[in-house]
Amino acid sequence: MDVRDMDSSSSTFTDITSDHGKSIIHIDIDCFYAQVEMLRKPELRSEPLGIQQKNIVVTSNYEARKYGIKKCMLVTEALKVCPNLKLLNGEDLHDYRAASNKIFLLLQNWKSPVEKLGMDENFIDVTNLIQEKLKSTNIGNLTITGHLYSEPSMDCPCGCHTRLKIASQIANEMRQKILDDLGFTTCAGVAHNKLLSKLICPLHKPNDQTTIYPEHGVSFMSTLESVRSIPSIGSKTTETLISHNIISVSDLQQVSLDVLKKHFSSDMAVRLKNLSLGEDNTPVKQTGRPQSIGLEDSFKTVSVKSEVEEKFTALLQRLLILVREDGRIPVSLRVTLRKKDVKRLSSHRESRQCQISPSIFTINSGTVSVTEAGQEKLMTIIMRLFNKLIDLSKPFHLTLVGLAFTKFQERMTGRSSIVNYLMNDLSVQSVLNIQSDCDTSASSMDYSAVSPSSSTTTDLSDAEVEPSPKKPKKVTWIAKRRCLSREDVASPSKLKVGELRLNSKELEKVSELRLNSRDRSLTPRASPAKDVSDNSDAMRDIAEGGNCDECPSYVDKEVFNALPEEMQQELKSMWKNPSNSDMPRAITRNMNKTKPNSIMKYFVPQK
Ligand code: DCP
Ligand code: MG
Ligand code: MG
Repeated sequence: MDVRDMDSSSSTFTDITSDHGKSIIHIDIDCFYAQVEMLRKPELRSEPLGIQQKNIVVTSNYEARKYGIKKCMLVTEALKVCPNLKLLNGEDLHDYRAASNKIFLLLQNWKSPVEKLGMDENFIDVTNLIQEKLKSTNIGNLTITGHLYSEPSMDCPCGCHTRLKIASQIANEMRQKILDDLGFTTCAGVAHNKLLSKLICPLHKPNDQTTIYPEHGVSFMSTLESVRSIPSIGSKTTETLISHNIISVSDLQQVSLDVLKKHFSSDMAVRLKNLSLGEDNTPVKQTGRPQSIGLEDSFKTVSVKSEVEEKFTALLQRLLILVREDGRIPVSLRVTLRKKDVKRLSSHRESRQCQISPSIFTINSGTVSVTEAGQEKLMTIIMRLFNKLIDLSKPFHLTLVGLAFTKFQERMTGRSSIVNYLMNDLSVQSVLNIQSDCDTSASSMDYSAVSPSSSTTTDLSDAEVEPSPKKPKKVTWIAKRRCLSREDVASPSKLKVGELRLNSKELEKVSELRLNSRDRSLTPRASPAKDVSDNSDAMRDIAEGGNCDECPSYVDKEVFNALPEEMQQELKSMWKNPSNSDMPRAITRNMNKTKPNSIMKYFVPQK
């Protein structure tokens, strides 16, 4: 049957409001760190390869797994089971992180929400994409691509089987593209929720994919031997469950909600119960930029200040590479230490942070960098914070040092910046979302994940030592702070583009952008210096232009498509009927009187 032939009464095939309405893909890279190394050195492919961090083999290639090498095995043990195991040091995460970001970026091509989880996993919600595909798909011929967990006894009336079949094909396309473009083999899980898609994903490892229909969720979950296999159940919850003899997922399925409520809050009890039954309604949240970028280094003990300084210097060097990749200017720095309590034989973390001046950083051709003098300044601040955390008159023993930039000055090229809508060459930056990867690795260097037990103090005195970030400067070319669209700009605070802190270099850049964007978007033939209020020529250009149906030829289609729907409509109607347009008037008129949603607001210089 062709879905286009169906009338509205048979629209059950597209009932995405049902409990099975969503279609989620989970993709996990096979032996991720090992594949990064094998891509670098293809001759490693045929050898058993282990990736070592400190004295642990954090992962290995599938060749090594044949010998019984398991994740997180001690190196000594691994060499016992596989004496010819080739070991590579995997403590520098830079290349793994870069590969991880490339995969994440590639997945943006499907124009669906992508949520990055750790280094090598992504959830993609393809519900809407499938709705689009259904318009031109002959659903009679659809089959599952890859494995199906269990054959259905009947078709589900909501149409979820059809949708998941299409999702399995999309998952296959994604995996093929990751392989073709980046060289990684992957596994995928396809289901109507995140929980099942993640749990079903490794069923046919490596390099394969599995789909599960909703009606098999309960039976699949009952095969999981430990409640700990459920992703959102942590060690504390597992302990509590085990202490009440609830060990397997099947135990959790069978225990009554009332019993669970005795040991957990009511919400938690319901959530646990639902999870055990394979039910999960958490949405796939598009991954954004990390709130902080940090690195940590752990070691046995360091008890000498000069050694601590060396550790921080090394960390800072590597952290600055991450900052350059991220592209934002940090304005706050946090130092973390883990002190060994010799008496209690335990460790705990403490942090201290302070504001730093954005002038420490410079932007050259769009790249954030720090001069040597800037690095010295940062080291002075770091050691000052260190001195506040440690009483140097007494012996100290540290087992970890960490550095993190915790706040950033948003640049004009951020996701919610109007610049993205106007500039051809910058639009790509709107999808450059680099996530703070909280790797599961317990050792070595990584994006910082602050331990829940750690304490952070904001150091105000240091904020005074270093000049605090400059007072907001108005960026004059955006006359009004206006809402772009509910989706593009999530919170009103993000709209305050004009209030962003900018140093003088950035302001220069912004005014360049202003001129360029004005040139390209509104006054293609006008001189850059010409005031937009005197742009009757420009208006004529728009009115006359157009070798395509709706956009004039000089309009960058990508930029146009990125505009909120209402602005697109406004522009289209203006192009169609320029004489009715209020645009020229809007430009010369007082800003407050213009039509509230007029895109022209963005182009009018501030009085
Ligand atoms: N990792 C780590 N410490 C761990 C577990 C994993 O440093 N305790 C790192 C190494 C892995 C990467 O994270 O390559 C991804 O973790 P996965 O659990 O997905 O493992 P792999 O991708 O290595 O193998 P698989 O093929 O089983 O997915
Ligand atoms: Mg993996
Ligand atoms: Mg993984």
